[in-house]
Amino acid sequence: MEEVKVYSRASSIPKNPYIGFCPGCMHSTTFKVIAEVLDELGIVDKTIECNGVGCSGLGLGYVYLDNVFCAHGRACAVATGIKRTNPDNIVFTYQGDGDGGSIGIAETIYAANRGENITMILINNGTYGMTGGQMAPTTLVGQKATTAPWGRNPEEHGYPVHIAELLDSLTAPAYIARVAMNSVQNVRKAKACIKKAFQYQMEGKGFSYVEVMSNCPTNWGMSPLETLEYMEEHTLKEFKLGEIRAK
Ligand SMILES: Cc1ncc(C[n+]2csc(CCOP(=O)(O)OP(=O)(O)O)c2C)c(N)n1
Ligand code: SF4
Repeated sequence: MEEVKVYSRASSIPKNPYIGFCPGCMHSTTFKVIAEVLDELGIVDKTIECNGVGCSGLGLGYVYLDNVFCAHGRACAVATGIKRTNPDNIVFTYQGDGDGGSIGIAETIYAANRGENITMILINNGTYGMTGGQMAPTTLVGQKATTAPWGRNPEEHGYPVHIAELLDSLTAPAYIARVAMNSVQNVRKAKACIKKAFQYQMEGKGFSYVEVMSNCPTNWGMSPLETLEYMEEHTLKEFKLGEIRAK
């Protein structure tokens, strides 16, 4: 009988990653999906990852790729330089919402506005995970954070920032999608969009962006399963999923 390969670990994920995310954190699922996509597209050896600072940066020890650990918020600027000088490489950023949507929002918007031929993966977990759960640009109204112990109050803190829609106001970006890691079905859809984003870059179409709705059991103060329910009941009502632009 013909042997069929059903499942194996992606080639860029080591057997014993030297860094671990908290149990139930969907950063790890997102990295797993990215690693699978790079294998399927056959581009592992020419891909360069520009990591943001934060738990997103922990990916350095979780997926073994050529990479640069960028100063907080500056990954899109670093990726711009790398891609322009190495156009044959595939360059992507992996950033948190604090990194790419707050301190680095200028770098994000202007890389997108220039239509740089890079891929940006932004993890929207509604919090500054690594530094202890401060309010992020994406924290929901009423959602608690260490810097908003009574919950986000629009009068004081403004409203959640929809980064994908902000980028959709620009002319240049080629691909913009928002996906989620809260169910098997959504993880499959997320993988398809992440693959498409890399394909856009391979075809030279310009800036591709995937916002990944994720969780943070540690700072949300919930079990991993409770975070997935919270996402379904609250987060995904504010941040709508789907392909927003596919030129
Ligand atoms: C210029 C600068 N400011 C602040 C920090 C501190 N800092 C490190 S990680 C982090 C939060 C990261 O949050 P986010 O980007 O949402 O990623 P997550 O940890 O949730 O994945 C901050 C503020 C820093 N390293 N550099
Ligand atoms: S602190 Fe939050 S975002 Fe960071 S690894 Fe733990 S669960 Fe994930």
